Amino acid sequence: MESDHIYIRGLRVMGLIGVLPAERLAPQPLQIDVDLEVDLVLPGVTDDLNDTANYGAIADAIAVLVRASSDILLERLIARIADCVLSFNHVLVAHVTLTKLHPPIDEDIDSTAISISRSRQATDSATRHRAIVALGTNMGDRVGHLRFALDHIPHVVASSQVFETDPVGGPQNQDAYLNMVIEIDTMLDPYALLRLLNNIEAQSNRERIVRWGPRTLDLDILFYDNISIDDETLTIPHPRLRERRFVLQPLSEIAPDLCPAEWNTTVPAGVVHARGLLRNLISTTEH
Ligand code: A4P
Ligand code: MG
Repeated sequence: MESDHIYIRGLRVMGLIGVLPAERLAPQPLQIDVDLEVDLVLPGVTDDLNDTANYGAIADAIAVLVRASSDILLERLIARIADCVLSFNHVLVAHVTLTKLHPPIDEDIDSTAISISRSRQATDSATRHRAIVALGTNMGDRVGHLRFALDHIPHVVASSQVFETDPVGGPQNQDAYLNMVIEIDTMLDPYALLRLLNNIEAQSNRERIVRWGPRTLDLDILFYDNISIDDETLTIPHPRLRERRFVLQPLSEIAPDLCPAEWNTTVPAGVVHARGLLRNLISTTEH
């Protein structure tokens, strides 16, 4: 699994540290270098500082901590720096190096340094989640909208064929849909994933005028691990998926275990044609 990084390099702060009597009398120059592992996919789409680790705030917090320190050992101070860094939202792993720029050693020496790596507990947001997302489009360049979504949804691990389907519900005379279902491997929590998907819809000029009306791109979370959510912004599993062939048909290709028993005989047929894998569709012209 590849990881994304934010670096804070060469942060220089005076701090009281050391075992020797002279080191207890006055602060000495220290340098802190930090390599943060952060998932940068969401801010890469939303352009929102709330979706990433704020390196300015983190650098300020480290500087305040080091200036106020009176630790004996670099080991103690660096552990406290790592704890401080990991307390910031979105930081998954912190690699920290702490350097004494003028160590009191009677030899020709540039500096001394120690380095540690610390991560959040495996039980929290650092763990990966399996989410199943349904894609639908019946306006404009439908294949283009699907391609745009697949280019912007991170870590797609499985995808169904693309199906052309008759519209279900909503206004009369809507054009046919293209539908597909994908599985993703994500570190985003369900609400962050919904914000990412809503943002991708917005970038495809999605407008909400009438319920179940035509749309350039609809991205619905069908499942997220095996959790259930039902509140004003999010319902998981998606409440209507069990009635809809345009969801169940593609879902059955990548996750048959998640389809209700006998769905193929109980759910109304509608018109559902397989249009093949998206990569095959890309070369065809859409009208
Ligand atoms: N929301 C709640 N739960 C979820 C979830 N699990 N995933 C909220 C995504 N969003 C969820 O969604 C309205 C609000 O639902 C969001 O703001 C979010 O906070 P929306 O995308 O604005 O509206 P929507 O998709 O029209 O609503 P809905 O009720 O999810 O529609 P459906 O049931 O998905 O139906 N016919 C064919 N052939 N193919 C289609 O793809 N799609 C629909 C939409 C109707 N007919 C169709 C198709
Ligand atoms: Mg939707």
